[in-house]
Amino acid sequence: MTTVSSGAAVAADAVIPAPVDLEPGEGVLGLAAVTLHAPDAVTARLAGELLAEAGAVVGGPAGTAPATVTLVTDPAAGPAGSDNPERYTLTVTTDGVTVAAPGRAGLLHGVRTLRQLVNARRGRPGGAVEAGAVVVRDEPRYAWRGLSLDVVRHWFGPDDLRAVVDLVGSYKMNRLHLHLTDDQGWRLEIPSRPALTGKSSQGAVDGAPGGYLTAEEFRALQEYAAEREIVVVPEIDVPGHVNAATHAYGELTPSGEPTDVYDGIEVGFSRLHLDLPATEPFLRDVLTDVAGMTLGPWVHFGGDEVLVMGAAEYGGFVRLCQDVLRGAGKTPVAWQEAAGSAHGDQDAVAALGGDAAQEAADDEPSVRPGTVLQYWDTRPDPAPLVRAAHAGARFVMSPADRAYLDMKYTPDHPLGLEWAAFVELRDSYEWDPARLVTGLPESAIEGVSAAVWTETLANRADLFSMLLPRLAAVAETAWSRPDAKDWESFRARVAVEAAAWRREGAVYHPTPQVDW
Ligand code: TNX
Repeated sequence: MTTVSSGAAVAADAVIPAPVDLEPGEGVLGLAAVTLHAPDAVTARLAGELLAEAGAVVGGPAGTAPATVTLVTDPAAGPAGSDNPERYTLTVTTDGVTVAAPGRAGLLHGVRTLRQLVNARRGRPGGAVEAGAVVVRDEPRYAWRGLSLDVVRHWFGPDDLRAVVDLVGSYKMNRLHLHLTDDQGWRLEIPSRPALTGKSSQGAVDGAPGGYLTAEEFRALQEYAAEREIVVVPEIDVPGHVNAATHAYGELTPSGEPTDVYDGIEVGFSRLHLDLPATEPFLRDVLTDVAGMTLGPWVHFGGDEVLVMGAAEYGGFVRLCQDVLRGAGKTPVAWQEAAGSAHGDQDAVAALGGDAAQEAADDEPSVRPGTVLQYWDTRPDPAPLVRAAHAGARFVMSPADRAYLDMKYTPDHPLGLEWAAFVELRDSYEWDPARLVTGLPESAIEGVSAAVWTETLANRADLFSMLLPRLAAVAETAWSRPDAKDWESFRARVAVEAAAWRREGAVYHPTPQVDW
């Protein structure tokens, strides 16, 4: 364990993700009791909750002179010259704390930083609830810093999802992408298509229990996240990964017969059929309902791993989904295949034969300007992705060999898959999103998302043991500039942070790469 002796070292070693600028000052401020001032009641409540997690309690304990924590809206806050909407300045002196930011996102980020500084001191032998004097000026590198979570292969309900929102927020991440539909189940009530959850929500992998979010639960979850400045991005995965849909609605299959329930973990076998009369009305109903239920600007329509469909038909689905979502006022998001990385190859086009091949070759590009593509598969030719970027697509980077937190840490790890790589903590830390795809302009990169698929993760403890500590590594890769990142510093900060996980009862994997 790294021993931190001075106030300055504690401060510098505590914050994840590493801030842009941190200047230690002189002296220490006791924070066991605080008086909180904030621009509005919601911000005050959330800041009070975050501080309480570090032992800094608004009002109490009795007999302790409270320190003043003031949150102020201030456009001049943050690193010099910054116009980043999430920027903040945190100032701790022996007289009190000020968090300044142009909006609630920055104010909460500043309080999250303060929470870590207090936690770090508290974790020392004889540590008290206090913070060393410091000025932190900070802003994120990328606008999209997220976690993609599969709630289909195993079901995670509202309680678990709120815990995940809190976890994501504590590392200043701001997107929670929920993979809500797949072969094994349908996890979101769709008012116009009630059989989706009525018939296809009950199961999960290997006979595990299913479940789904009602429209009301989905709204409440989004509101819970939105208060914390986290946007929920729902994913309806089409035109593959659709066995739950074809089980509920037989009209979506060529025979008209519903497919059987599926509780295995194979991928790529199920599909919609663009030429069936029921298909387009189904997609319009579902995507329009989901767009209407979504508070944030984005809806993800999947598009991954459709291994049993030709390029022309696939491109038709990609265009249709984008048009429906655009028409409903949302920005479409899709997996990278939508750029044609798996379907634009000449072999696939030739295999279609005749008119279909010509149609595919003549096709306008499938991806519209502004559509967000999520990069995950590092194996295919990157040329279609670079072309999509030049045509106006945006990119969220989730490289499976770095950011897939369902990958085993090591070959003998009891949970997880291993098709992409073994992903130890250091692997999830040491990569640069801007240097992943040769030729992709950095200006096309919207951000970074960790992803966790749940084929082997049956409950919250399983899930958190895969997220922690690696989610903190991906969060730092999304927030901090390359010159602010350092593996030795990070592994020391993770060890400090783990005291908070232990106190809060969060399960984590004690990788030997950290001196816990
Ligand atoms: C690939 S990544 C998938 C998922 C699996 C995951 C397991 C992606 C877009 N699709 O269907 O759950 O691998 O790691």
